Amino acid sequence: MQTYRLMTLNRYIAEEQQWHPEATGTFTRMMWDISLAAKLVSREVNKAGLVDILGETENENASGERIQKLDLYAQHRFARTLGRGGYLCVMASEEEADPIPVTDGYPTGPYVVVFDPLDGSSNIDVNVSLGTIFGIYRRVSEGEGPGTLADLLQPGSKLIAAGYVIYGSSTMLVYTSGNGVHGFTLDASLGEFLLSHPDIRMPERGSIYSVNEGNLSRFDPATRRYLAHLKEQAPADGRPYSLRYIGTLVADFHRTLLRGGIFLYPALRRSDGSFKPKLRLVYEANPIGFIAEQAGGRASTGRERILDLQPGELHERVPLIVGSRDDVAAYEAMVREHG
Ligand code: P6P
Repeated sequence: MQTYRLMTLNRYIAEEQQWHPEATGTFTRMMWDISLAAKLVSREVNKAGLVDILGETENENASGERIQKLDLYAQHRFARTLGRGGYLCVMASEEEADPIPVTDGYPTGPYVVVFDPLDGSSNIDVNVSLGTIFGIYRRVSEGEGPGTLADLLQPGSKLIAAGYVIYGSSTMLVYTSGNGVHGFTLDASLGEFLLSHPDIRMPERGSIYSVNEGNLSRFDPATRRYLAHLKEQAPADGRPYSLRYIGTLVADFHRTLLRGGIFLYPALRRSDGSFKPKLRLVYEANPIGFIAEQAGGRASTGRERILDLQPGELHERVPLIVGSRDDVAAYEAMVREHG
């Protein structure tokens, strides 16, 4: 029987550092701090029903959505921990309209972090899985002072690391630094993330699709054709697929990463006939897309590779089609033919 060597996240990251002779330990410390913030958020998420940390504040985020108290806690925890680490020059969050500078009085560093501190917050008070998403870049702006918007608006192809935390039946941190995707499960009694899913590979094709079918009438024709195709009785071709939709990107993606299949959030038709996407490029689609590709999957708008997109503004939105290589390719073929 194969026995896994007990490997903590901190030890795993420290051991990965040895393969980067130029590493100074700064990246390692940053990942340690991200995992610390994740543990603190996990503790609050897991007791959210017990203390007055549910409900909405009077504030709104950059997208005009009401901020939940737990959102605010997660935002504060990640921004405060990362802002003082001495490894960042600038960061950006879904919860803040503008770039977030390093905390006053603390040193800057060579890295840039973009994050969604609490994804799926509309699910907070119904005890459904939530998540945190993060992406890490090297700075591109000159000098060693505060970072700039240009540091934050890099294409996803420039990401050097990305990950997510899923606060579900267990809390997991899944990340890649460009050498495959690795999953760590929190053992709260130890306070440690332990390696539970080394080198995650996404199946080349799945049998599950994940989309908000309630939006069917607002999808473009190619998307509607593709979904109809998945639902046809064609057992020899592995169809119909099953539908699974949680409504938290991190949770729907985590299942897709492990089981394969396809997650779709296409742009939705508006009353004036124009189409508007929902998910954000910088701190949702790009980190998720990097992880998907590192696990052998794909991430697309339906027409373009997500990681090739040049962000124009911090909170811009994109259609996100992500999952198994063959499933995303089949969707793209449908768009080419009927889009
Ligand atoms: P809908 C959560 O609010 C979120 O931003 C993503 O986590 C999730 O994939 C999506 O929105 C769900 O949106 O319109 O299906 O509720």
